[in-house]
Amino acid sequence: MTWRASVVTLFPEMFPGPLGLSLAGRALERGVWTLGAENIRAHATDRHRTVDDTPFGGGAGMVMRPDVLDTALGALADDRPMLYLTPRGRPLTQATVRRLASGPGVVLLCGRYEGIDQRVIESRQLEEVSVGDYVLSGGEPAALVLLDACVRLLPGVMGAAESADEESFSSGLLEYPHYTRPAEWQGRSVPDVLLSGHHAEVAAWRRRAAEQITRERRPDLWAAYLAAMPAGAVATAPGAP
Ligand code: 9WO
Repeated sequence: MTWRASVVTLFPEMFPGPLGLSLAGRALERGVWTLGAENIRAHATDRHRTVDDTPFGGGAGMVMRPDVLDTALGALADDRPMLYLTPRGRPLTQATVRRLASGPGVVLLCGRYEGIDQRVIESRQLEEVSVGDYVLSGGEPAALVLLDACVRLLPGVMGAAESADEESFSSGLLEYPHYTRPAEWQGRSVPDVLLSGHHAEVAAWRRRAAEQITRERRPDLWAAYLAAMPAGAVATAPGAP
């Protein structure tokens, strides 16, 4: 019923952060979802509360200890998938977001330093997920991204109008251009068809515009779209500019 998120981190103060505001924040207050931030350091066992150590084989930096991480994760283990946010992970897609949002929730492990001991990934069968091809100073901002994407899909978080929009992204296209008043601004006018009130023509224009922008900017998404669509359903001609 209630979607449960737990974040395992050395910086629990980073949560809920931006997710305490706006749509996600209101849903949190209403109990649509819960968020717990588990401090990894609370599971350290030595006098100095050590969570990291030097890498075997040498090299710069520190690696997070498997024993401390395993204890932290064990305190949260239930029916939820456990994910590790890392640039090495499988790229996060809307399909993955839909799968996670439709389950009981997530346990998210955020690394720091040079990363975590490989053995805890294997023993806890962590699903490794990336939110983009860049290196952060830790997994926490990536966890916020993943949670934002999931929470907006939970039943009752968004209005009916916005929920229908999600259907349009599931078509695999980028968004069409948006316009609002004034109809002319700095010498730039709004495409006539959008002022026409012809709903079918507006829908056709938007579909065509979404296809063009996808084709130009994201050849990877465009190829997947063409492969998934019956040829007749594509508004853009195969060789169109
Ligand atoms: C550090 C580093 C230093 C030299 C060469 C390569 C390197 N990679 C890393 C690295 O991946 N550090 C990580 C920092 C360790 C785990 C947490 N950190 C992290 C997660 N950075 N970026 C992410 C992340 C997570 C999800 N999607 C995109 C980025």
